[in-house]
Amino acid sequence: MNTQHAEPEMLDALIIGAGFSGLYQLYCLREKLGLKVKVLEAGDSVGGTWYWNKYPGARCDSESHVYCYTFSKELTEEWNWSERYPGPDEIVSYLDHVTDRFNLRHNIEFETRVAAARFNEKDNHWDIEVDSGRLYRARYLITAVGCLSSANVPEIDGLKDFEGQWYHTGQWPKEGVPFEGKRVGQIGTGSTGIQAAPVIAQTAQHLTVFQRTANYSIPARNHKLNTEDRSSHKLNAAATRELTRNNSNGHGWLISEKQALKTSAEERTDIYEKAWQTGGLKFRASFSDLLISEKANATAAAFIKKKIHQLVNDPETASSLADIDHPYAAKRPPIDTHYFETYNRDNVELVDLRKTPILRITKDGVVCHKPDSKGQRTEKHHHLDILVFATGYDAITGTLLRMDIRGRNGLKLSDAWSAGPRNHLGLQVAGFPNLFMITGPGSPSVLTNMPAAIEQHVEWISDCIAFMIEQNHTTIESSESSVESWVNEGNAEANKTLLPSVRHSWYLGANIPGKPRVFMPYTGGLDKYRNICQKAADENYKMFVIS
Ligand code: N01
Repeated sequence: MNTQHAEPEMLDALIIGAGFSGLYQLYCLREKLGLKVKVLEAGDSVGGTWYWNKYPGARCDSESHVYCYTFSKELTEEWNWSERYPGPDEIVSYLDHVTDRFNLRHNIEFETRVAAARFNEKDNHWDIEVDSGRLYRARYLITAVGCLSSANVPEIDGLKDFEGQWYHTGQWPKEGVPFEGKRVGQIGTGSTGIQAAPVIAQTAQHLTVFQRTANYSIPARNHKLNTEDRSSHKLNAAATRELTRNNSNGHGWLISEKQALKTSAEERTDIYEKAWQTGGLKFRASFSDLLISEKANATAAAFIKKKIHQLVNDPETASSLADIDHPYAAKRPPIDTHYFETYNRDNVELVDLRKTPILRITKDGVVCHKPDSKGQRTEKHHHLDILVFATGYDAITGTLLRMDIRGRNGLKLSDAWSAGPRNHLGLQVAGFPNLFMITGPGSPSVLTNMPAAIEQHVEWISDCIAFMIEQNHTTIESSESSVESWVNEGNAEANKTLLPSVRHSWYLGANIPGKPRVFMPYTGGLDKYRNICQKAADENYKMFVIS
């Protein structure tokens, strides 16, 4: 850390990231607690995830009337969403509006990336350095960096030789990418790839989708909202708020209490069909046992696989798309707009990497291994002008660990987490006083509608800091024993579900070579988690070490 630089800027709290979490945290600490706060943001505008993810077809899978803040009735009343699911431009406009409406912009420094943060044990503050070398000093450090902000570009032999253009969906150029007349290759068929392929196919001369793991997807059934839809959402806003704050998933619906295995096959199909027609993530709420019983899950899986075969004309392509190796929704379940139908277009080809793995990238395409009819090894060259990596993220911990964060005794966060992330309540790491993480590992985060989880975290952190100030305390941190019990609780909750069973899941860090395989999100549900956190606050944070 560059201590030669000019005097640090003195703050009460420093927040990293100007997405949903950073903006609300700034608002709470400044407006409710009157603190001197600054947000540092790497991008040149607010928006977080949605600032970077402007790839073709990008759209949130939470419905717009719940993918928003609920803390201000006036804000809810005045903002008008245009579609059932908001796209990145509309979400960034919304966050821009929030920034201006609550006069937050002057507390944000854009194009400023945090490089390092050190806890100073003598004076109990954090010293923070950004990439320009500028220094800040703050009592509290809060990470609001999002869960999916470190792009994962896999190391495929030959990428550096590729003479076309290549892009990662999570770092999409603001000006867009023209596909007209181009042969495009897309690697990855997660939520992002499933959204991108149908849109790329509309203008590209040819699209080759390289699929390693086949995936379920449910139609999103996006549509424009009319005045009546919007009035109804506004009329019901208070009830929706109660619902999103007090259920397991933070969405505007409850998980059915019906069990798939206690429902007749005929009624079950009827329920799945209705959910398929309605569209969206609510499909996974059709029955209560889908994520805890393999047998129950298999009924949903079979329904979706049958739909894939009905939607895709070519039987071989349909078989590859429906050859799914994991339970439905045990990996993050995508929703789509005409994804499977896209393979009926003449200009779209699916390459099943389990049958024909990628060997290397060349200057003008991708070479796959293609066994011939005698099982001999041959090669197939897919000629490409543009390569799109829809290959996901070093999720949840990636961005936290890319910053050089050091706590007591110079302990590096990367060392504290060398065997996987460990913290208490997903909020605080032992040995890192006054550092709070919003939607970090160990919290419900990506298993919920994110703004609901974010509001809960921000409000808890704000109350905790208010308590610290009122009681004249200086530091708060997790104890090793509370971390240990939270890690055990997280594992116990995860093991009640089918989620940890999936080989490739980014929930487990399994998509990043060398990343410790630990199930990261808290699966006990946002409602249960909220109560646990509230109890900790009601007990005056006695599980924490306070000085
Ligand atoms: O990333 P992913 P994503 N060779 O990691 C493949 C959120 N999100 O960006 O499954 C070949 O899910 C990989 O294959 P496999 C949402 O939470 C939300 O799609 O590892 N293929 C997989 O197919 C989501 O879950 C929204 O075998 C390779 C794909 O790349 C999260 O973001 C929209 C490969 C990566 O899928 C991440 O989704 C979009 C390689 N070397 C995203 N490496 C909405 O709100 C990776 N893959 C709607």
